[in-house]
Amino acid sequence: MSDFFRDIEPIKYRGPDTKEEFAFRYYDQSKLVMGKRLAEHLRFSVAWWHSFAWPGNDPFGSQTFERPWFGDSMELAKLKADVAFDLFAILGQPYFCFHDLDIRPEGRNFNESHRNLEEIVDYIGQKMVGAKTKLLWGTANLFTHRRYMAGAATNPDPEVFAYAAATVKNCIDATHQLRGENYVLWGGREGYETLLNTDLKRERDQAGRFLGMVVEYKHKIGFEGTILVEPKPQEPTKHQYDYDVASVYGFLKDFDLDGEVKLNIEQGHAILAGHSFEHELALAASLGILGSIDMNRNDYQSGWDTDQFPNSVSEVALAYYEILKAGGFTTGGTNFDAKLRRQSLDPEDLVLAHVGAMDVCARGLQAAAALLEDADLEEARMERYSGWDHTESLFKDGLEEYFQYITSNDIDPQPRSGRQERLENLVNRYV
Ligand code: XUL
Ligand code: CO
Repeated sequence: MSDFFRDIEPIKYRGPDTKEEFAFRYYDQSKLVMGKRLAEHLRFSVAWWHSFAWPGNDPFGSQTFERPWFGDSMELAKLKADVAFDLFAILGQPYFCFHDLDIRPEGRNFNESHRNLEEIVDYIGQKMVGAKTKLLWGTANLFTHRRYMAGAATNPDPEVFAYAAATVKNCIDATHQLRGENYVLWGGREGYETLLNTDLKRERDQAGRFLGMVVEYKHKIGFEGTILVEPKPQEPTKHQYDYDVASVYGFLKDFDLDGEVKLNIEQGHAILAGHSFEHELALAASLGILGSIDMNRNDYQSGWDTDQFPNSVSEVALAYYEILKAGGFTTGGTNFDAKLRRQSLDPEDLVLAHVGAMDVCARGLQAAAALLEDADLEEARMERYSGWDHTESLFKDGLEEYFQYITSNDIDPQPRSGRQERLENLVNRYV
């Protein structure tokens, strides 16, 4: 135990009417919804990078948080892990996710970084023995260090490609050792700043080869978790190759990796790509590549990736509706890829940001489950296509046959209402 969170007790479910600030109002872990406990549906996860490693800087200002574990030594990395596990205990033992750089100091060279990673992974592994907290996913930070400024897998320099490949090997090993349920690749700098210096085909081929090696290595070591790619359209590069669900699906098909790789879909990234979160989830589900989610929200005025904690029940409900409709998470879960605002300095802010977000998600999921169970929305959707159920005879062989059919029967189809507002009213009864 560290003393960072002072006397904050583990958060209990107290119901919606409680006056207590440090309480769950909706997240009743063991409540059964559609035959499964809420905890099993939601599979909450804390992001190590935002909650423990981010110093509160922005493009105009430097560090605002003063955390006792900030610094570059292994001792401080262990203190950071102690604090992380204290937060997990307070929140009711959620999963966690990490990049190598979040949990260990960068060494002076590859070997030292590797040794640091091994040491901290052993340390975290020991802490997991006594806790119920599990690892949702691990990943490699292939975007912060200047060596990656022109990309990792897509870098024009083959030695950077090699360095990234060796780093990913270490991070998959670390994830495997901690029994991670997934391994994520977010192509932080796999894109370009200008086409003037970019060979797009070559870079795409490099990315395909890289991902192929990841899949091959997973099988070689018997890692049973899911490999997930996380789409994002831009930021940090002007154009990122893994733009959105549709682009990543095309990429996986192209390199024969569909069936091996699924997606980690982030709310804010979906919005940046000009989609809604539920659009990205519905598309991934329909393509059989829905894996896991990064739950957060962006500020709708600012137009960049502000990574705030979610707070809109109706938005979250529509997202979980698509997830439940697809059968729910298997290895995936709800990772809060969300950070405090830089003025939220207190340990209490960190705890309550998560508590509020967990409540929002619990409300959203329960609304989605009720909507799905009551079935009116699905019935309305099915009814809209019902013409196709009874018209076997209408499946003609080609355009000429359709021509024959229309002309000889004097067909004049009549438009029907899409009933959008009625369906919106229906959804609003649940959220
Ligand atoms: C960046 C982002 C990452 C990934 C993991 O926008 O979402 O934190 O989730 O690398
Ligand atoms: Co993310």
